[in-house]
Amino acid sequence: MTSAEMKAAILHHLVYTQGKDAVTAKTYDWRMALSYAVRDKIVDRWFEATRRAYAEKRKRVYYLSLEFLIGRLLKDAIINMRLEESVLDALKDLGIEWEEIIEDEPDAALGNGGLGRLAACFMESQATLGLPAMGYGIRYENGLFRQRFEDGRQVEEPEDWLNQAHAWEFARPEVSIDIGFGGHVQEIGSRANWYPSEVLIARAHDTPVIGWKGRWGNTLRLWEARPMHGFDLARFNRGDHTAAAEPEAMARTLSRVLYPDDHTEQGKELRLKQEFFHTAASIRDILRRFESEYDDLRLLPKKAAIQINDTHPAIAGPELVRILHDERGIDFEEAVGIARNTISYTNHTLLPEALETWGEARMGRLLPRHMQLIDRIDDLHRRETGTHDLNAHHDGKVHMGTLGFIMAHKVNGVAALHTELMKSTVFKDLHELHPEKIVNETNGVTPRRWLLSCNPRLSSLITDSIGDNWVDHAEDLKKLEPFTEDAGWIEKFTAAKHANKVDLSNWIAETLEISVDPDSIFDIQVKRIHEYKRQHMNLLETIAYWLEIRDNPNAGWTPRVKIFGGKAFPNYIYAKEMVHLANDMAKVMNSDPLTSRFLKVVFPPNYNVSLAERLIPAADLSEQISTAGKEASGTGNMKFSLNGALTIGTLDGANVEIRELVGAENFFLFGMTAEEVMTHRAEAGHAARAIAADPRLARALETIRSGGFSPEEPGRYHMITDNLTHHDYFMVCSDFTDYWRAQRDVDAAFADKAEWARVAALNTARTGWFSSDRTIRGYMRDVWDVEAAPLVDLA
Ligand code: DL6
Repeated sequence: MTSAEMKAAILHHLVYTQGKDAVTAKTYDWRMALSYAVRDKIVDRWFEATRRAYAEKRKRVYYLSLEFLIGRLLKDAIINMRLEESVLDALKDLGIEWEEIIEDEPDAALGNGGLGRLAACFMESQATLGLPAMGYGIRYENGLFRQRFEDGRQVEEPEDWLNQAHAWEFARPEVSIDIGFGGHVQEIGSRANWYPSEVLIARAHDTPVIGWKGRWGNTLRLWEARPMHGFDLARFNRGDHTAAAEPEAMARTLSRVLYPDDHTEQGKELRLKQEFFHTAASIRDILRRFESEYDDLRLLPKKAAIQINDTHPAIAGPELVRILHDERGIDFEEAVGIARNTISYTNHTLLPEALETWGEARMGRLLPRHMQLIDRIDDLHRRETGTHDLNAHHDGKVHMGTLGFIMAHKVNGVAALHTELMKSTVFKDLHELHPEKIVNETNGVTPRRWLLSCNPRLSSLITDSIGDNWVDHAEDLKKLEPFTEDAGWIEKFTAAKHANKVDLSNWIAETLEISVDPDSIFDIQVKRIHEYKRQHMNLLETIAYWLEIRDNPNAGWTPRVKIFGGKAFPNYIYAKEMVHLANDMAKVMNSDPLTSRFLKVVFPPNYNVSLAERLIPAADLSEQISTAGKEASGTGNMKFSLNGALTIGTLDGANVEIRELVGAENFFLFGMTAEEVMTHRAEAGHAARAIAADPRLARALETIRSGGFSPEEPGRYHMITDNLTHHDYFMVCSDFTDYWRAQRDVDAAFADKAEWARVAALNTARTGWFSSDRTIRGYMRDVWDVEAAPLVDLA
């Protein structure tokens, strides 16, 4: 597309779609007009791909996920369609600032963290590889909350990303599916009729997902909840205006927020309803498409692969069996076989509290037929395996991890260590019965967004050095290795990183009014706030460092900027206290005349995909410091390495594989292994002993305890200090001393600028393996048994 054509397309949409002229148009209007112009180009490729998938009778992959953390879409689309030049020229001609347009787009906050972002990376990689696939999620009106700080405390606000028109989606009112809840079941022999007492409508909204060079396009289909009977005019006319609008309000509740607080009974109910709503609508849609092409349901596993992203859609097994058996008349055991061969399940956590369970009473009330089928599935599994105590339904609950396992032909972990731990801990018994089921598919990230788009300086250097094949063959980054021995090239690499740090420093100054020195170590920990991720260990180390600088301000300290980002779950009080502490520390430390030259603490609010894209390219040090055995994989760790940051980390999740790839000598390792953690945890008094043995740790804890960061309320952080002193399940104290040692190794290493840069560049060169293209190829081979379509370049 030429620049003139692009300009004409933008102006066309400005007038005829947006209804504005160039004189009255605001940034929003220009952004929408540009989005529509780009979208037009995508639609052609998207249709072509869809038509080919049908014409070639290809097997499709269906990715069911409650989260798709897609972030902004415009820049991604422009880059994947190779339209940067024409767009930049056209905008310039129109006198419109590119940055302003890009920044105007709201982040689609349809996810919480790594799990949701992984789903988004997978969608992009599937499209890049030419794999016919469809993502199914919920179109949350408010998504995950927006985080703001008030006196350092996290305050949650509704995310209103849909307040404006959403340029990328197509509403599909014709795809409206009835979803039932509750009611009663009438059994007829082995089969049954289910008569729900409540019915909602799932309405589809489609967003095209375009792959690299626009060679293939897939669909992300998000469900919106609507009432069966909308507005009650009779009630309205009787003057009962609120009640008249009630059905609509109730239905909307279902697709309003991601992860409603499930500490109340109503919250639990809403969550289970969301999960069933999402899964049932998706399964219906999959079967509708399948039945439009084939008339033998026994072919389903050959033509469709359904991936359950964590346990949230694990009701897919019973729901598919229900339709096959009750509605289509297939024998129960055969229906279970078909469902199993179609479904596979990804486990994303070993944390017991994150493995979902649903009380049998609730499940029985909301999904009475499913409850019966779960018992029959258990019964069949017992007969098949000769066991009697490995049920999904036991102790008054339905265990969704077990159900997911039993109803899948493959169950995968998301990093090598995590997969091994699945086999030896949570799924030990099931693994012994089904040793072929568990496979490993280490996570990945799309290099299009997480290098090419977010780090243009480094990407240009890479492309100038080895060509651009790396963009969809990230293993090519290996070719950079010889360059890392070339001092001239390392200077260019350093210049790119430095410029990224300057950009970030300017942004921090403008938005947070904190001045940071770009020559400091940019030390970044961004992720959900959780005790197992141990942001508080990082905070303790920060305090200990600060105290040492104060003791001896002229000792030649290595300047650091400690950057934190992440949201705490609204009802996770401990995590919220960690956020508050970080902000209180920032207030004290950033204004300390003795130390602020050497140490700054920065915590930008509302960490999201766009903020990640800003922070990661500017990082020197990536903090991956979870208690070993707790982080299933991590994907932030991969993004940092790919962008030339060094990692300080434990042997946890994908850190293990990062360290193997970049070389042990290029990784700041510390802390206990997963096995050591388990042994050490069993030793009573481990925390007190660790504190007694490390005066720095004791002093840091005492500084918090005595109100060093909250003089107006000295006891403010007693929850954290008491827990760390007496309990410390996540072994913060026991790992602290080694963490401090590793941090001082970082200081020493950073002093040799050229060597640091060489190792940073090696990180980029050696982590192409973490491309999500590699991960998707792994699923295609080991889990989905599917082939991609041969790709054709854009004309
Ligand atoms: O697999 C994606 C992502 C991993 O990288 C993280 O390590 C893992 O914590 C996350 N899992 C979840 C599920 N619940 N919890 N906790 O978000 O998945």
